[in-house]
Amino acid sequence: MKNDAGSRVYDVLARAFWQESVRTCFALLGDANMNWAARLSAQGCRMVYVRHEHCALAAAMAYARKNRDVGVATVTCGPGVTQLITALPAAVRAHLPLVVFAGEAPLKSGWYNQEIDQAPLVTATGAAYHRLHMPERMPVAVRDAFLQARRERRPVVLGVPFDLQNRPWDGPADLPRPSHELLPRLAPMPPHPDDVASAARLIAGAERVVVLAGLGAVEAGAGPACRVLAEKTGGLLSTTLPARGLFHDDRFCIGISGSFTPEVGLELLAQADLVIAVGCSLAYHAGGGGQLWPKAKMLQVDIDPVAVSQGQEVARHHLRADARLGVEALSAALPPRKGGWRSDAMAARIRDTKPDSHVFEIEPGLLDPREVVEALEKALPRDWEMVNSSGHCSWFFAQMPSRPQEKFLTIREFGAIGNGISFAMGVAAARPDRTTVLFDGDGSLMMHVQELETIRRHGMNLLVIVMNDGAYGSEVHKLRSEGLPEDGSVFGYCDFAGIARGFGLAGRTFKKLDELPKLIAEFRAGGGAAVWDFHVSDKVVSPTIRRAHPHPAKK
Ligand SMILES: Cc1ncc(C[n+]2csc(CCOP(=O)(O)OP(=O)(O)O)c2C)c(N)n1
Ligand SMILES: [Mg+2]
Repeated sequence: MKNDAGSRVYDVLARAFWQESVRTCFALLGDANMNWAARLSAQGCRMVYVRHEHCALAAAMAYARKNRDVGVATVTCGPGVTQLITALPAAVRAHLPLVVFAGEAPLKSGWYNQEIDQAPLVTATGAAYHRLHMPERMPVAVRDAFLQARRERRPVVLGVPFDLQNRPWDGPADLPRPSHELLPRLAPMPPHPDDVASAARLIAGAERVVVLAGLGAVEAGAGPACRVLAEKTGGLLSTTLPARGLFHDDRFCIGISGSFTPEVGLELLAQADLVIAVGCSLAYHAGGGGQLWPKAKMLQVDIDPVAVSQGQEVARHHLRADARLGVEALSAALPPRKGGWRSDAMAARIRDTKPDSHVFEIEPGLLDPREVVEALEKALPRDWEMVNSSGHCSWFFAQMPSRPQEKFLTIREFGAIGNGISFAMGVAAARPDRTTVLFDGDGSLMMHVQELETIRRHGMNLLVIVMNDGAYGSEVHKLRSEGLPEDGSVFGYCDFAGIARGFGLAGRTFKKLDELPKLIAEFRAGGGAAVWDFHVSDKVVSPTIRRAHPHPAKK
């Protein structure tokens, strides 16, 4: 049966996306996607029109993470696609399911200004690329892209030549069944009893256990089971950075494990004799490059356990299972025991030790970034969505242990700065009824500061907190430690409050912290978007940089 009289290929493509339950799409238009985008919008999809394609994809990444669903973005052909090349590898490495509707140059032209071979660009990042050159098959190819993105948890880019999009639709009227009707419904994987028995023996022989949870534990709902296991072993709890907050209210949680470990965590991890890593990919940074727990054996509980990760031998003991089922089975297999590591004194030390107690001389009129974070941690409402960004300042912003995991998002893969504002937009789009607060560095924010306009135009409730050290802090501290000139890393304190006002947002500069609670209460009452610029000293060096790049005098 044929119908859709008068409809074009882009109409059917838009319907195919709508049928895939796409209700938000991050977009930047050009010749090769505007017809499709207009039709998708007409179906009822919310379009978030950003000002740089990188930001469309990065926002879709955060949206996908937050909603545990496929994120969707669209860009035009050629320069629209080349702008994605920094975000795509990050999305691949963060295992984020995304579908990108990209135009392709028209097939009919012998020459086209924006033509470039898009497939190798995209596949070099690890994302999938499909050329959609057969109109009748396009709806199935769209459905399959969603299946692939979900199954492989990576971005899938669809390149559709825009002359083909403009053709009259000549295919069947009915769309194929959408991906969510076809996905296998798989129950969580239980562990094998032999693996449980040997893992339980390993645990029974350990004195100082740390249960370390990653995003896999979050996704599997393994948080409560990890708490039970830690209690049963008399052990401590920790999380990776992205899983921060999974144990925020547990007095035996020593905070983040990895580059962002607070002082007390460093001390206690160094004494651990067994780390049980639950739902962690055991990335290089999570174990501080192998330095954090030198005495500990490692037991990994994961659906896909590994021996070597990111160039390091990480775990010799493995339990293949869904994180929750695996941890529950371990707790059930362990005999009751006394002792372990826990005590009231230990809980008090965890509670009372500052993340970093190093003393720095700070210039008058500038703030200590650690005090800024302490004040924010106290004053920010518990129900705000938090987004961490990149740079040296991210060490300080990571130190907010009282915040629950479901209100926290950070994506650090591929290590690019400049993503924070897009991630915050993605979270704001995923949680429009909430306030989102972004913690960013001045250099990172400046890289995509144009998105302040998007935030205003879309009426997002979003507070941008800038830790402004007038510099690329990561670079300045490394250059200083090498005894090199600071050129190219120190820029001075630019006026973010003025920049924000120029984009139609509220802006404020902070050189003191005493009014913070009052101003937060006012912002909460008024909503909207603002940039708050905290002028901090570049004399305060994070513990991670101090360890990796000691000052020449201390080398
Ligand atoms: C796209 C990209 N360009 C350059 C870098 C190198 N880099 C890492 S951190 C950083 C400085 C970030 O400055 P800012 O956002 O102000 O944070 P700070 O380090 O000052 O706290 C730079 C340039 C990078 N990681 N990504
Ligand atoms: Mg900076």
